[in-house]
Amino acid sequence: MRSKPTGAEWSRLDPIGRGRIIEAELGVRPEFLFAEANLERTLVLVKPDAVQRGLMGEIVARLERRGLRLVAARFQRVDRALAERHYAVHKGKPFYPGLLDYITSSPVLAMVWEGPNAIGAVRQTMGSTRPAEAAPGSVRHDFGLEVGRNLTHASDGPDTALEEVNLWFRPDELVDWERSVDRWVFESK
Ligand code: RTP
Ligand code: MG
Repeated sequence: MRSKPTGAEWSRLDPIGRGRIIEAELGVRPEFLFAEANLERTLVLVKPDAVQRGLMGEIVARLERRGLRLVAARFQRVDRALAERHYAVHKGKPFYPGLLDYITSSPVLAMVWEGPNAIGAVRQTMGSTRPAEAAPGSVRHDFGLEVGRNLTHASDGPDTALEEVNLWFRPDELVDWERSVDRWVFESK
């Protein structure tokens, strides 16, 4: 029986791969470990406007309060090459040049957060892409007005989450840890 993968290995595995390891390790099918099988990691960026406006702490606090667990964080400049890779899917769209200028204009706080269904949960905390359409109580509603100054980025699905975590962080930067409160937030603990 193989040992549980480290944080870096774990993040590289798709959910089915994780499920197989759970099955091999514990002898139970992953669907019987619902929350554990749905443990996801997602990339979050506090974008330049939010950094300039002093909202890093507010955004981190909201994710912490939600119960999500921090896996990695780095405050950094974004060069053109990284911006182009991160936003490759938007190349050719009218807003693409402005988007590259925006994301490279000032440092960002790049983070990985983890938890059951974290990808959808984080996008819900951030709110709709257009702040004017974002739900009251979401970050983009509470602090934003315009789509080109919408404060945060969050991965939009399992494939992009995996790609983006690997684009922004080296495997040894991903911290695999447990909190004593986990069993009060994650049902499977
Ligand atoms: P993000 O990738 O930043 O988390 O945002 P998202 O999924 O909610 O939105 P997406 O469609 O991926 O767009 C990426 C970012 O491009 C800017 N944008 N501008 N002017 C426009 O019509 C427009 N559309 C998108 C936003 O900064 C958006 O977050
Ligand atoms: Mg997106």
